[in-house]
Amino acid sequence: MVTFPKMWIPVALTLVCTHLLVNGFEGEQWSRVQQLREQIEDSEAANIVRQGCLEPYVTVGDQCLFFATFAELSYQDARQMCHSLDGELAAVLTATRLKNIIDYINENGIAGHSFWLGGSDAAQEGVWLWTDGQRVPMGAPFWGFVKLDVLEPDGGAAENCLLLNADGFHYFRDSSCSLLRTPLCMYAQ
Ligand SMILES: [Ca+2]
Repeated sequence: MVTFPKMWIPVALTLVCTHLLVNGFEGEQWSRVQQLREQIEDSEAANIVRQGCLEPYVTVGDQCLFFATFAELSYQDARQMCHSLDGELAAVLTATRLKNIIDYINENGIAGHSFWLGGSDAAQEGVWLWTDGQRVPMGAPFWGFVKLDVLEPDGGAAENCLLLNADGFHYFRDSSCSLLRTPLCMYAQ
């Protein structure tokens, strides 16, 4: 079997994508692009497991995260900070990930911070999306309680950014995007 050095995969993918953009998409070529994408993602995932996370990111469950406890920024500025660290504000797609994050926060003495996640309903009120366009899960066990039997979000158009709020045991809360809070970045390379 011919081995294909991993370092050439992004180059190959770029060439394939460029070719497709110039010549139009065809089913067979598109499925090959998808295969290459999966190959890249699998390779990256395997490397992360073997080598751990690049500093300043730490391993939390199956993610490489950076709790930027030195910073208090607006949502947009927090995003920019994560971008500058080859990351993005974190997405929390599963209850297991949320549990792992809350455990980490409590075990590392940083529970006094409220953390920005990369979720927003600014584009369409009530439709919460991660930065990559995936839907943010709604309801329990992700969102905190406003009061007994009433779950967040409750802020309407005034609160369009997703916060792990210190006062709410770090469950999801919709908040004003201009609040100065702590970025929670995920490595995104
Ligand atoms: Ca809103």
